[in-house]
Amino acid sequence: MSAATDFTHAIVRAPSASVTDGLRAVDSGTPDADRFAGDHAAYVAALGAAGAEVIALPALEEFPDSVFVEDAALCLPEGAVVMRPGAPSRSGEAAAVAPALRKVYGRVETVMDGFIEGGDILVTDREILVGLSARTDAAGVAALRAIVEPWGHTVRELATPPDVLHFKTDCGLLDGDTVLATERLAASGCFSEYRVIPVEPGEEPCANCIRYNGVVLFPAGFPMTAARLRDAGYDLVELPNEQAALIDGGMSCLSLRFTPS
Ligand code: CIR
Repeated sequence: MSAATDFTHAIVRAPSASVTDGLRAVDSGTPDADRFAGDHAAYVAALGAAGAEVIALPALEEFPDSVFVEDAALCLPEGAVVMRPGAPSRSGEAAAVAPALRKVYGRVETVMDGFIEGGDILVTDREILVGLSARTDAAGVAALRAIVEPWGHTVRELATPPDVLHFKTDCGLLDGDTVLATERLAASGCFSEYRVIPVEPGEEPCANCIRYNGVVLFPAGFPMTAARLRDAGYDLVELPNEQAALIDGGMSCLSLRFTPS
């Protein structure tokens, strides 16, 4: 059992019609809202099949990126932390997710200083890694540390590679001690204490995968890395991600995964 990969619940938020206005670093096309909804339904079904009781929150038209609910909160065994997103258009998403967290958690705290988004946070069995990025600053990391260190967690501040949106854009936890990581992130040495399975060069967008209980939810279309993971013994569920990828989203961004306390 690993508190970093074994869960009972997940929170998702339905994509809004306004998802077509989602933020993107490079414009490679606008997502199709209907196809996005179909992909999202498959993702939710996969979480359910993996054993999740899925709490589905309604779409928020005023927040085009709110389907990426991971960025608004951090869920830990001891409690939940409401984030402080660094993207101005996303700042209101944090308050919007708080009521759902209060229904399932006895303890919900809120980051009040700096900026921090859930996509920059990787929780493993031994520590919480937080990557500084265009969305997460040192003051936000310090505010998170002040909340979670009294809960017994260690926070390690790291750098996210230049021009990479979030720390977890380039990595995903496969089990309590193993990460899938791009070469550009692993080269920083940040995973020197972990077993690292490298993403096949050229398949970097698949690094953002998630382990939920017995399976790894993995974006379809990255066969070399998928084969590498299967060879290593992981049970992959491949899911369509083309629409979310157009606005820089992946497997982790679409849910909060947790066991309520
Ligand atoms: C954004 O730029 O904020 C969204 N379009 C994508 C957020 C992806 N979230 C994540 O990686 N945790």
